[in-house]
Amino acid sequence: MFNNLTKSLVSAVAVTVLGTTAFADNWRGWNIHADGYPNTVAMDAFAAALEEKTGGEITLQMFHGGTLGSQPDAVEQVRAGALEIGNFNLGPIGPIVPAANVVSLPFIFKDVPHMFRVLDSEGGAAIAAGMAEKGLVPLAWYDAGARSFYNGDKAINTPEDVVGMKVRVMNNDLFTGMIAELGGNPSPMAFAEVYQALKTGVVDGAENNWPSYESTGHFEVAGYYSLSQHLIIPECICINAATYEGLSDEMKAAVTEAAQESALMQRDLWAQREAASRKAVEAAGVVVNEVADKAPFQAAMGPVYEAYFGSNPDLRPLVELIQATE
Ligand code: GTR
Repeated sequence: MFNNLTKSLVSAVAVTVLGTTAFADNWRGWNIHADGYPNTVAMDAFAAALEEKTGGEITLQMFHGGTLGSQPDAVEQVRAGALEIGNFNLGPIGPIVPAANVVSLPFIFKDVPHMFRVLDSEGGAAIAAGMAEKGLVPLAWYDAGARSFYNGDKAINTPEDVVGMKVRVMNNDLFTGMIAELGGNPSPMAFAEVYQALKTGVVDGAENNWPSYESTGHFEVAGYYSLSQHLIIPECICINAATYEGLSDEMKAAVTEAAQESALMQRDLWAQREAASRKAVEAAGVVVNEVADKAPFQAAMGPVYEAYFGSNPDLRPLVELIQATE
């Protein structure tokens, strides 16, 4: 905060004395993923495009690999303006922004194209507005595929297979509810801790998309991947709302354009990495289990939806809008 305050005082002085912004605005950005991951590559491209499109007035230093803290902490840092930019999954944002939590309802989207159609419609606008109200402006949406279960000792084909299993989830009541409704024991935990937890048996399983399952090495310690595809959650390039609102219209357009271009790149890289990750873990001996019937998993989610409506009765139309979107 002190740094930010100093920085804004300094630029204010620069503006008053010189009548122009003499100093570049140096932003800092958070990303959880490793080098070479689609998001990491695309966030670096965003940083480069930002500098180019703003004529060097804005620079962005990216901190990858979660070095600046866990995702829930980083969300708070961007909200508070201690960091300007974050590449966030909407899962950990949901507990702060009820409208954005709609994307974390299990089986809410039919597939990834359906998710993007919703995000590009009034549903997406409602989610973005809810986020902006809480200090996070989404500039563009990234693909994070579908999340499926993985664990060490058996394939999962029915909810009964989850009974008694300790399953790591991201911090969000919808995810703890989801595991509990399947009869498992949910264990919310930071992403960085999951490998050890799986390895030492602190948890029996976890759930994630192909690229995260592979890039984290989780497949080494949880060799059954069952394609339940129970969550399809988008990710964002998010900016601190006050930082964004403080920009001129021209700068806002440049920042948004850089983010949108980065998202197109990310979605392309994502498709390639999903296939490559699947190939890599299969080659390493992972058992990939096609879940023949997802309906029983879906049917068990009624109470999760009811709990969501219970705390957010006004968001029922948003859910219905998504369900009615082709
Ligand atoms: C990944 C996602 C991360 C993080 C992680 C997790 O798929 O890209 O932002 O949310 O899952 O499970 O914590």
